[in-house]
Amino acid sequence: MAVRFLFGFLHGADRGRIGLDDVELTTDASPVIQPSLDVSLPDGAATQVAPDATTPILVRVQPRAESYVSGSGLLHYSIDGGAYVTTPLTPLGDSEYYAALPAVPCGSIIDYYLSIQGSTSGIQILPPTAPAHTFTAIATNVETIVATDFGSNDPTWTTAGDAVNGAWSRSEPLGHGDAGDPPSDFDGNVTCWLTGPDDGDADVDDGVTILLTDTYDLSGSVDPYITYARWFNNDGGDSPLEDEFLVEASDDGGATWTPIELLGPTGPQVHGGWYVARFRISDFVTLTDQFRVRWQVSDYGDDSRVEAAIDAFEVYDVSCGGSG
Ligand SMILES: [Ca+2]
Ligand SMILES: [Ca+2]
Ligand SMILES: [Ca+2]
Ligand SMILES: [Ca+2]
Repeated sequence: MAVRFLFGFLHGADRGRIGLDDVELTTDASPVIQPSLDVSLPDGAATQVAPDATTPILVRVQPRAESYVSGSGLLHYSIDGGAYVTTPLTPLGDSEYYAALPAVPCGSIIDYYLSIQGSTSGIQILPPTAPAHTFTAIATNVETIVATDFGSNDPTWTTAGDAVNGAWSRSEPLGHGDAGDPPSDFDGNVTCWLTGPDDGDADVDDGVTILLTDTYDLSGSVDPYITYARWFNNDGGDSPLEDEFLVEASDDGGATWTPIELLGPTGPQVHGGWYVARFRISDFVTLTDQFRVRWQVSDYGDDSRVEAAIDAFEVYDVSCGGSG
């Protein structure tokens, strides 16, 4: 953009003067800062790979204010702390590229990152602080002990507690997400466990509601983990941020319980949103044939809006079998 002021005989004024003071030219629009290349991993960064097999890594490189320098993309990897090796990204079309992590024995650890050259900004690194901080994958066998999305393979879990409203229920979330409740389940099959699935004022009131799993046999497991997606919101109502969400494990079928995690009464994950929790079971309880988990959500004291949900529950064992 340019502005010019023209004076003088040719412009209709042979004499006179003009004063300008405090001149400002502005635009209401924010400056648009184009990112350069947009590099991402559509399938995520692998953290666990199968032993003795290559692992594909899918990379998306979307041109923004610049273009991708053809052939410049590299996957860098280091096995068990060794020197980095590079392998080129192979174009798949549609801005997607492919490279493979190498086959490594069970128990090996692969650190890896990507480098891509943009036509004007030079080399970009993903993750940006690599090689100081890289993606890391471990080669292990993973055996699923139980996994459920709470759809067709619904386990026979039980509920308990004395809450007047908002008891745990396996259902589609029906509240539209406008009252601290999840608008939808986590893993996309519609159903999950949640406190009071109905629309409107359907949160936990005056007591605790408890969701208990079946009993699982971990006596033959090597290094089992538990993972689940959870939702917790206690920041609404007349007395926000005063109630808790407690998760516990048992190795004796529920006779005694050990805390795994406690959410609330304050903290970053008490305002709703799905978060995935993952724990190494042997960090908390002995591996027996009577493993069990329970989730307790309560509204004690003054009335608070308390909502919780659980989805994508899985217990799996990590091992190297006979080869590790
Ligand atoms: Ca689900
Ligand atoms: Ca509810
Ligand atoms: Ca309440
Ligand atoms: Ca309360």
